[in-house]
Amino acid sequence: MPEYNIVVLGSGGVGKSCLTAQFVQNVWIESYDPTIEDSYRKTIDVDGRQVVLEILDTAGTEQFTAMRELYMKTGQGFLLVFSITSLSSLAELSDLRDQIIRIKDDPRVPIVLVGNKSDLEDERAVSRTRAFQVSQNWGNAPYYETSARRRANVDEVFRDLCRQILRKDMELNATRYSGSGGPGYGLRASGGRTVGGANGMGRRQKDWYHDGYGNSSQGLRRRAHRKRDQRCTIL
Ligand SMILES: Nc1nc2c(ncn2[C@@H]2O[C@H](COP(=O)(O)OP(=O)(O)OP(=O)(O)O)[C@@H](O)[C@H]2O)c(=O)[nH]1
Ligand SMILES: [Mg+2]
Repeated sequence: MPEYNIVVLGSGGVGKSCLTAQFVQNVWIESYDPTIEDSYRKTIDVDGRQVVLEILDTAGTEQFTAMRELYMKTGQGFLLVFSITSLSSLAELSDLRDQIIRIKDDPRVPIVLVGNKSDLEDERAVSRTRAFQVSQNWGNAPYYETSARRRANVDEVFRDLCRQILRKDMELNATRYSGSGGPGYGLRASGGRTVGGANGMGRRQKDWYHDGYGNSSQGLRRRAHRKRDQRCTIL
């Protein structure tokens, strides 16, 4: 079964974790607990093909973005999420997209632009037209509006991204088998431990990257959790 690495990116509080939780576990989370980094695994059916998705839910908060370059390298598809209630959260995505393209060295890297919190129409600060224009400027990336709260369009964004990755994978294989070469990904997911969940679903502690200096995604999580625990100690 093919296994693909998906990274969920965007500013703090736009709803990345809620979207991921709805997709993977069908749950709605009302409270806000800023993410350090979490990874999940889910098997889905895309047009009759079984695909395993390794999903990395990243930190919007700057303080935890040290490993960004490394997970961008490992990622094969990217959900770029903003909140329709915040114009700056859309503006901040352009830098992230530039960084992805630079690191992947590929202007056609699979991306979906996601305007979340569509249930908060009264608080809308980003028009559909504006967001759509941005997606057009990004080489016609698909644009969806989602609501993690109502579970609207949640499966669709992951499925669309997965289709893009599959298409790319097939193109790559076709090039490879036609004898003209082409780079292999060589970035298969490795190892990992599922925490809870069943049937290929659930939260997972996978090592997404090592930077060659002894830093790894699991190490980062451990250190950050320690830091957070320390911060929460009341003396
Ligand atoms: N109304 C509404 N609220 C949402 C939606 N998605 C998320 N929220 C709320 O927004 C807050 C932040 O959601 P998170 O999913 O934790 O945001 P995040 O992008 O993961 O934030 P970081 O981990 O800090 O980067 C929470 O209180 C959620 O309940 C949505 O679709 N509609
Ligand atoms: Mg989060």
